Formats: sequence, C-alpha cells, structure tokens
Amino acid sequence: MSTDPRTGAAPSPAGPLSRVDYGARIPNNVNLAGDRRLQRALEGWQPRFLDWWKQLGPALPTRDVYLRTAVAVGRDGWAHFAHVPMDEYRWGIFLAERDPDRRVGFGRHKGEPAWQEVPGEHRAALMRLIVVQGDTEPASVEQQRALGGTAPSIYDLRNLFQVNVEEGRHLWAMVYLLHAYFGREGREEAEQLLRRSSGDLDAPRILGAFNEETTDWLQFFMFTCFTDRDGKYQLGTLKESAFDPLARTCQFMLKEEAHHMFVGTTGVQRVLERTAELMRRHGTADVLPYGGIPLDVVQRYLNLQFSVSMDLFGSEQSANAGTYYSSGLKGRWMEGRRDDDHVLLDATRELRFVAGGRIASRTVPLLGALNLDLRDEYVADCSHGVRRWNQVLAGAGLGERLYLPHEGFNRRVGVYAGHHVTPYGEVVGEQEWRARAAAWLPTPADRELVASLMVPEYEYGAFASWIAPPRTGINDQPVEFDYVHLAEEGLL
Ligand code: BYC
Ligand code: FE
Ligand code: FE
Repeated sequence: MSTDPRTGAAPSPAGPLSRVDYGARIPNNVNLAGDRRLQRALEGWQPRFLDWWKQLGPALPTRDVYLRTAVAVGRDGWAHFAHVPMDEYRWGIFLAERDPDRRVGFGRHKGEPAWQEVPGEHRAALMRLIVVQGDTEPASVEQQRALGGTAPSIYDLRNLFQVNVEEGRHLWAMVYLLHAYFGREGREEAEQLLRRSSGDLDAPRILGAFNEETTDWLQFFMFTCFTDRDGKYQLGTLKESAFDPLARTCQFMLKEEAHHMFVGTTGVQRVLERTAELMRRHGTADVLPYGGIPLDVVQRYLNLQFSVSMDLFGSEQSANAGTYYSSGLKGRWMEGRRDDDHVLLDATRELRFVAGGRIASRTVPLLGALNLDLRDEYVADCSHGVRRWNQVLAGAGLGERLYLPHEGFNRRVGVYAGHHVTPYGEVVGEQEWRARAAAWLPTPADRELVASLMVPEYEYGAFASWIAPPRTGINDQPVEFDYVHLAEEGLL
C-alpha cells in the first residue's frame, strides 16, 4: 500500500466487514489460503495473465498511475487511491458479502436456498455464461490498448488506465469462478480467455462488439458509455443468479462499473461543451478549423456504438434466455422489484419486427423474449443519458440535438438483421440504405478528421482542443493533479 503522504491512509470501511487479504500473492476475500489446490491453480494462471497484460494491455510506458484499488467490499470506503506502477496493480478476487439466508428469486427453483455449488444439470449453461462474460473483459483492454498515445489530458489518461485495470480484474473475477467451480474444463476455459484476442482472424473474441476497433477517444467515450452499459445490465441480471458465488462477484463488479460509465458519459458531455462553445463563438457548425469535433460526427459515432451494443443483447426471441431464466441462472434487471410471479409461464409482451417493408408488432410469451426485456431497460437508461447531453446543447442556446437511432438501425443480430432500417425507423431497400449510410455511420473521412485532432496532451492540467476540462478531479484531487507519471518524464 502507498506511503505517499498526499494520498493519505485508506478510508475505514463501514458496513459489513470482509477485509481483503493483501498479504497474499493474489489479494482476495474468499479465504484462498484455505484451499491450497485452488490457490496453486490460480497462482499458475497469474503469470500468464501478467504476460497477456504486458503484451496486449496499455501500450504507453508509464511509471505509475493514481489508481483506486478495492480494500473491502462493504458499502462505504471500499476503495483506496494511490500512485502504483500499473503492472503491480493488485488484481484480486473480491466477492460481495454472503447472505446466508439468500434464496433463489425466480424460475422453477424459486424459494429454494441459493446454490453454493454448481448443480450438474446447469453446469454447461452456467459455464457458458461465465465464459462469455469473462471474454468481454480482456477484449475491451485489447481494444483500448493504443489510446494512451493520444490522450487529451493526464486526467483522461488516468481514467482510461483505471478502466483497463478494472476490466483486467473482472477477468480475474470470472477466472476465479471457472477455477473454483468447474474443474479441469474450467481451467481450460480460463486459458482460452487469454488465447482469443480482439479482432484476431483465427481466434476472435466471442461477441461482435468486442472485435471492433476502438479507433480514437471519441469512440472510447462512446464505448464506455454504451458498451460498458451493456455490461452493467448483463451483470445486473447475473447478480440475481441462483448460483451465489456468481451473484456475489457480479454485485461487486457493478460497483466498479459505475466509474466506467461515468468516464463515457462525462467524456461525451465535455466534447459537447467544447463543440457548443466553438459553435457559438464562431457562428458555424463546422468547428473543425477551431479544433472541435462537429456535432454530426458525434452523432454518427453514437449511432455506431449504440447499434453494435444493441446486438450484445442477443436475439429478441431466445430460447436460451428463457432457459437461463427458468433454471435460475440469469434473472431480470431488478428482479426483486418486479411485481409478478417471477416464473413468467403465462406472461406476454409486445415484440416489434419487420413485415412487408414496415415495422409491425405482435404479442409473444415473455419467457422467450427476456433479452428484449433487458434491452428495453438498457435503452431507457441510454435515452436518459442522451437527454443529459442535450442539456449541454440547450444550455449553450443551440437548437441542435443528439438522438438515439431507432432500435432496428444497423443491426446484425435478431429480428432486424438482414433488414435496412434508418435511424428514424423507416424500412428502406438495401440500395437506398447504402446510398444514405454515410450520413448515419462514421465515414473514413470522419475518422480521419477525428484522428487529426487526437494529439496527446501530457501537461498536467492542460486539455486537447476538442474537449472541455472536467469540473472536478478524481478522489477530491485537483484537475491538474499528477495522475500519471509517464516513463519518459524527467528523462527529456
Ligand atoms: N455476437 O439466443 P441468442 C461487458 C450468439 S458486456 C456474437 O440470441 P442468447 C463489458 C449467442 O452466444 C456484457 N454472437 O442469444 C463491456 C448464441 O450462441 P450459441 C457481457 C452472439 O444466448 C465493456 C447464439 O448467438 N456479458 O461486460 O440469449 C467492457 C444465439 O443467441 C451475439 C454478457 O453478455 C453477438 N452480439 O444471449 C468490458 C452476459 N449475440 O450459444 C466488459 C453473458 C448472440 O448458440 N452472456 N450471439 O453458440 C449472455 O447472457 C448471452 O450469452 C448473450 C446472448 C446475452 C450474449
Ligand atoms: Fe467489466
Ligand atoms: Fe466496464
């Protein structure tokens, strides 16, 4: 732990106490020391993780970074901030406190005690869910690997690295479950999680969005806003799982996740503040000559990231999702607050789809449409975010607004796949779609334009031309704090 006098001591955690054992090689609150075999297996995986981090983690050489590390899982004071060399970050295994009386909240096992072990009949499905979740975590680190080279400020650089180390920890969270509960097969899957890599032709990451390139910081902010938000919603459903160790690990991951979305939402917001200011000052939407990102480019980036993230929910109608629910593996968002029988055998809902060149709707069993149920919650959350962004434009006296594209726009998975739907929800022919797509999705010219603005700004407290500074720093530190010490500092 840091002895840097500026960062102070770790806060005293309040609430139920389950201290993290930092004396161990792998910090944990699962009493790893009490299970030598498991401990040895994970200690065998650790050097491979570190190799992966060195090869495919952040590329920019740094000395240390002002990072938060979990020190406890209680409600308050769970994190400690200090300058640490990134490859010495204490990645560890932290599960939320166990509730000994917890019961299954939904599906056909509803009311039974939560499972502390994996039931044989659900083993394959559960492992699949854990592998898919685990696969996204290192994928995002790989996608963001090069961004440090063009950071708009030291403050933003630190946020990128914070997100990266925590996604690395989320990988640890899933690997722990694989090692602890799935035997040899689980250990093999844990190896594969380090073998696949984002965009690899032979061994790509499992889900589509995690093989796309994160080309620049505007895309990074859109990614943390829209794709990490899928993470929030998926973790929210796994947090309900009857398999208690999965539920508890997801519960703690959600705590970390909040910051990732903060990075995205405030990142885009600061881009808009800057763009709006330049639009007003110069009386034009073409703010590029003044170092800003034009609003229509921001909208096209938004359209892309939102649509690929919508695909992450899977098909609207999914037998898998129904089985996961009935078996107790994956619940709904806020399951405990839903006012129904939590079994859903008779429930129905509306499903929109494309028929005869128009968007139509029909009634379907809810149990088969749970991916859509979750996606609707996600979309509502996203529209709330867009409304907040629009307040920046309104506050600057501008009439322009951002919007979420129609749910059918640019989709590769589900009922809209194979159809051509505009951002405004019109179904059009393929030719027309192609002719107009340049107005809706980032073009090579957009990417070049954005790339031309991506010059690194490594001076403490300074910000690149295209983004406004944040109002406050991290953990009550000033905005101009030395959040990151670059490797080459002092050598120049
Ligand atoms: N790309 O019945 P269907 C995060 C596959 S993000 C490629 O429609 P299902 C994070 C599907 O696997 C959260 N393939 O879907 C964010 C299935 O294949 P199999 C990640 C896709 O099973 C930022 C087949 O198509 N967590 O944490 O109901 C940074 C038919 O599928 C895609 C989770 O996703 C796609 N987009 O649902 C860092 C939670 N969509 O099995 C981290 C765990 C579907 O027939 N995963 N397929 O070979 C799940 O709950 C489900 O697997 C899914 C798919 C919701 C993803
Ligand atoms: Fe994550
Ligand atoms: Fe995240």
